Amino acid sequence: MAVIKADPFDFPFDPATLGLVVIDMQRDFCEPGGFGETLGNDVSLLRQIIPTTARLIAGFRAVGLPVIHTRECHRPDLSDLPPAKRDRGSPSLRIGDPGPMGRILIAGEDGADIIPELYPIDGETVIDKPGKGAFYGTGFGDVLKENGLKQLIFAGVTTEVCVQTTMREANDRGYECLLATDATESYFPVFKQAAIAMITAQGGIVGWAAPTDAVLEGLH
Ligand code: TIU
Repeated sequence: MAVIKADPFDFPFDPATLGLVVIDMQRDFCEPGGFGETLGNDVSLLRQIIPTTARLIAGFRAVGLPVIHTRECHRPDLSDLPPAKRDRGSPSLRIGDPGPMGRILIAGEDGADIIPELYPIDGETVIDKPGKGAFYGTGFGDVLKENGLKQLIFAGVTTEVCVQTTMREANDRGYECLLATDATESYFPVFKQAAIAMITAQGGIVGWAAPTDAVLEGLH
């Protein structure tokens, strides 16, 4: 067993069953003119984790462990978009409306794609998901099983929305989950800190947390 030094205590793992899940590092969340900005957010906040996340991904690739990417997006005909999601609030553009990076949060449009800095390489799985969690309406659970994964390292955006939702879903399905604290970000720094605290409190009620350096140290 290898070990990652983590909170609330060390994370022992079998490298044969460990994978990295990078949540929704899409232009729609990280670049101006996309979904994140339509909701009123300052998207530049998310860009500060790009170098760290790139290092984390490179570390997994270097030792041959799987990297799985997700993208929150909807079918062009909006058949997987609940009206309750499209109609919520007063965004400057709604999901499916045309924006500067194509239709907002729609599969196949430039905005829905992963940012170039963290682009998947051949052989890496990309899961398109209609919800905040990666299991709902996708083949994510099957991909984890096919890869023989039991323990998951999480990165991506945003910490308290899609990352935390997916970690909770994975935890309930029996996966041991660790959040890379400097490879995840929120539009609300206080929410990021609260999410990390919620995950690790009560003896790791949802999972573990550790900085990228500690994860990479554990991989070697
Ligand atoms: N708005 C926000 O914080 N997040 C999302 O809508 N999706 C993800 O977290 N990917």
